[in-house]
Amino acid sequence: MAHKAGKRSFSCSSCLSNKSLTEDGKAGVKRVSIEGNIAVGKSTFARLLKSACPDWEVVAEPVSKWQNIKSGTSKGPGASPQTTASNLLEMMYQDPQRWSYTFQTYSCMSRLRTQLQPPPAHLLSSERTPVQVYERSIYSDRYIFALNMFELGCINSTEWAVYKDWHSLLVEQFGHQVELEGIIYLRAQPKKCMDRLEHRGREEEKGVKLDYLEKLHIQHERWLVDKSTEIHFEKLKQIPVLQLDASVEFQSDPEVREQFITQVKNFFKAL
Ligand code: DCM
Ligand code: MG
Repeated sequence: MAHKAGKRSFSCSSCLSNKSLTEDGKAGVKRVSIEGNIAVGKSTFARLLKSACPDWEVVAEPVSKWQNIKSGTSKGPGASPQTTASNLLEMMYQDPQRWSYTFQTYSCMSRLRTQLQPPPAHLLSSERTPVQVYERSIYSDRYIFALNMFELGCINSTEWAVYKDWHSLLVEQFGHQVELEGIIYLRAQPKKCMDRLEHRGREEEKGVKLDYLEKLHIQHERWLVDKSTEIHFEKLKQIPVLQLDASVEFQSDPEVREQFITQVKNFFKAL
């Protein structure tokens, strides 16, 4: 596509490389996920990226769906349709033994559905490579949370076998549509995440203990730093990981914010 140099008015031209074409001539979408412990600052970081690079699409984690599961309760012909809502996130934290498997099924499935939505038209018509930033991925669902719940005994071995079976099938069938080019790992000590978790005060998470965040931290380290987690998908084994020290107050410190954005842009350019 021809264009006159200097005529474009992208607000963030330096963060986007020229559009790369796939073999069939279509614009390739570059996707990365932001990974990290609970309350480390993923949503804050995603908002920061979005304001630095408005062209990019940020796909948020569908937490509100997990907090509000609608079910029909009408019985028999002619009954008036009624719905009740349940909070699966709360149920999982209150009775993990009973609800972890159900929660992990739904969180992964709803995330996949959200991420499968086509990117907005403006992203595809841009002359730059379209970029999507996912808040977590179907991989952290499995290799962080579901695995952790299995190791804690909240998902039993039968449930774990069933989980792995359908998860692998979903990745085989749909994985290419949500395939990641890279991962941004926001890393902070569990105590820091605990402070932020208490500060944000999400009602369902009131009972979360430091010990739980420490376990999740170890899972992240195994997967993204030590690379000792057993991974079942070839491309995921090779994926580049950008590690950022999220223990600093990146939201309020403009200098750190700038550094982070620069690192992310450079990471993207190299993908
Ligand atoms: N969560 C979970 N299992 C998943 C994904 C998320 O238990 N597979 C939980 C952890 C948090 C909430 O959902 O309580 C997401 O919040 P955050 O994005 O801050 O981690
Ligand atoms: Mg969040």
